[in-house]
Amino acid sequence: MGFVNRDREAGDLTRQICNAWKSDRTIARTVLGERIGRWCAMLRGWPGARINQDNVLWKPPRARPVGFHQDDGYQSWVVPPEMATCWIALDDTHPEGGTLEYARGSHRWGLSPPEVEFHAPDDPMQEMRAAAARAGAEPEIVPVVVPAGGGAFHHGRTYHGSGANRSERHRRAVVAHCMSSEARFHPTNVGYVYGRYKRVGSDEMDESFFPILWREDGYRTPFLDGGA
Ligand SMILES: O=C(O)CCC(=O)C(=O)O
Repeated sequence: MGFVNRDREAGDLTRQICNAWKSDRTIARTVLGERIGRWCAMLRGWPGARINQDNVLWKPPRARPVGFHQDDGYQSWVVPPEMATCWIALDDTHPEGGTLEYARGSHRWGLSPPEVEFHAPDDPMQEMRAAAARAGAEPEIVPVVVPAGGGAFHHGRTYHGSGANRSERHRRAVVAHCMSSEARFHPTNVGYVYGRYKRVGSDEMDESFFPILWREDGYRTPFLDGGA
């Protein structure tokens, strides 16, 4: 018996897998890299970094935009509710090919709750423009144009998204979203997805699910390098 999930099968949407590291060693080797953790921690001033989630994204030709958003806006289940992200292109990227785009300096505009659809909103920049107006800023959009294997790091408050893929090329990317090595579950704000990993009566994050990639004291979750 089979069925078609029209939202998932629609040819004009970006396909997304979350936490592919759990089922693919190549993805795991990439997103759980020590250097990604170190640089994310340095970017946010954390004593270390652990994985929050990864994404594998595939935007085929003619796929619609991804709405501009702040990653920190989705972190109310984490204390501190902060992210830093490493986005890695798997194909050469081009401004017309739906590559990642940043609103320059937008990490200084404050944090706003997410409102617009992530996948294929009618106006992918609506939320970002409203935040810019509140901050008295003029949005400047910077496309991430890199060869395959290149990428960029962004602060969890940086507004980012990607336009429609107006080219005939596929645009694929793998993304490591990190949080502080000190992160704990919010005691009462238990998220729908990640609440499944929270033990009753504890706010501790288990390294089996949120391994530590790098810490300034030299610690790294042992199983990442083959330890127990
Ligand atoms: O690759 C994209 O189109 C969006 C990626 C994104 O939202 C992210 O890396 O946080």
